[in-house]
Amino acid sequence: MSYDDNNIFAKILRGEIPCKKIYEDEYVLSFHDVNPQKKIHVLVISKGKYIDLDDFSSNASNDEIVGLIKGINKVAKKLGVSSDTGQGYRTIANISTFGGQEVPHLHFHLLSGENVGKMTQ
Ligand code: DGP
Repeated sequence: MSYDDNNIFAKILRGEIPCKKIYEDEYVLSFHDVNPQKKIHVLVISKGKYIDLDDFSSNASNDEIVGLIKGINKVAKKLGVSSDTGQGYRTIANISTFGGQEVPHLHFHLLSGENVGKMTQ
């Protein structure tokens, strides 16, 4: 499977579709999920064109990988839920069919603002 330039997050990255932006740097863009599952539900997506975490791990540069992981931490801090606040959060990366991935552009969900409950339903 090759990267689909017409996926919804590619359009958000190009500014063709609006988003409620939280944070942006060279490596990541973060914005509120359109269909929040918890009080805080945001997405952290790679700036690079990667389909999922496997594609990213195999093909991204070390700088991109570090940038994404640090980006999640920056978003958590900006939202005031990083572990040093005593709150915390859950990140989820859905991957391909069994993972239930809907949008084929690498993204992490960040859920918080309340106890997010059991890991799987
Ligand atoms: P996933 O199943 O992991 O691929 O989750 C995709 C998420 O993307 C889902 O929670 C809803 C969200 N989403 C889909 N379309 C849009 C959009 O146009 N804007 C925003 N902000 N979120 C979207």
